[in-house]
Amino acid sequence: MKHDLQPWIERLRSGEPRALARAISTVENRGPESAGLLKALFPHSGKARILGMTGAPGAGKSTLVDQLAKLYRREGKTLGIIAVDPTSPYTGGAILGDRIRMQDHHADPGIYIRSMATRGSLGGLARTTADVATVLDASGRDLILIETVGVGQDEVDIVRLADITVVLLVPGMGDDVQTIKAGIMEIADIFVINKSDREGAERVEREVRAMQSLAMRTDHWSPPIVKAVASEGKGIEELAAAIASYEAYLKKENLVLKRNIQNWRERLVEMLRDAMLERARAQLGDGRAEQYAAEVAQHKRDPYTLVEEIVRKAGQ
Ligand SMILES: Nc1nc2c(ncn2[C@@H]2O[C@H](COP(=O)(O)OP(=O)(O)OP(=O)(O)O)[C@@H](O)[C@H]2O)c(=O)[nH]1
Ligand SMILES: [Mg+2]
Repeated sequence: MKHDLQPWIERLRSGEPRALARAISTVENRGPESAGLLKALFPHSGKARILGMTGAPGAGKSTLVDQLAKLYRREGKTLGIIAVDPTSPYTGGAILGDRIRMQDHHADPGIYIRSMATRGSLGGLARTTADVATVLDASGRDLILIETVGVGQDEVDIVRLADITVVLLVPGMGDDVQTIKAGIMEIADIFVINKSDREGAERVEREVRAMQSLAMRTDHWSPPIVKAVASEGKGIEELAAAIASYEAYLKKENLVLKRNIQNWRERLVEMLRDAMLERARAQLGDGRAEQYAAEVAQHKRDPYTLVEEIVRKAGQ
């Protein structure tokens, strides 16, 4: 098995876009080769910096990612971009917009862009995104940018896998700071107030500062606030500088590994849960689930012993 995968992995690692695309699809769909592929790729991963970008719908995340990507390309860095669309995959304007805007880069093999819409898929969105990031990482990308709409737990889980998390806020949307989920606010390493060409950017900044004065981070980093007008390319260099200074801080304080250990503690439990559940489910095939349910419903069996039995068999 490993044997067969080798030429594919070599092509992928030499940066061939088609080999990369196929690997990502395999992992996304949890195809039969998925586990073998990830096992073989994992040792080659761990070098890329992962940057999560989140914020309310329409905050300008794609525009900002696009601008950042341009800047990093000028520095000669290679990128992988994952746009996670949590709701409607190919019907909404967002992804279409991404496609059009990002066409600029299409001729550039130094940028690989993937839109993902895998909600409800096996293994969950966060896990799939993490695995896709591993593939991109192993393919030798310097930087992986993940865009998510900051609305739910999945997004919190996704951005948690990033080394650096950027939260976008925009003025003029009422109580911006309050409308973004508290969980997202807490994980911001850097705030960007985008659309600063609009009225109210100062107010948002004051709100963020007020909130920051209440919460002390365990790593003692104080998240900077960058004002930007992504559509005009303003504030991008400042953002890149803020990212670089947080990166330097992570390195100095040895935080990358710490954060990764924390992430893996959760990811391992999740992977175990998936694997165990899959094995347990195998015990319930061939109509056995219905049969057990009927037996329990008719009080012919107690569910507690039954579950113990299933777990024991699944573990064999
Ligand atoms: N005025 C203004 N408009 C902006 C700015 N940045 C982005 N926009 C516009 O805002 C709209 C949404 O931008 P996107 O980059 O698609 O926002 P997004 O956060 O990726 O949106 P979703 O992926 O749908 O959540 C587009 O029309 C952009 O041109 C900005 O700084 N100022
Ligand atoms: Mg977008």
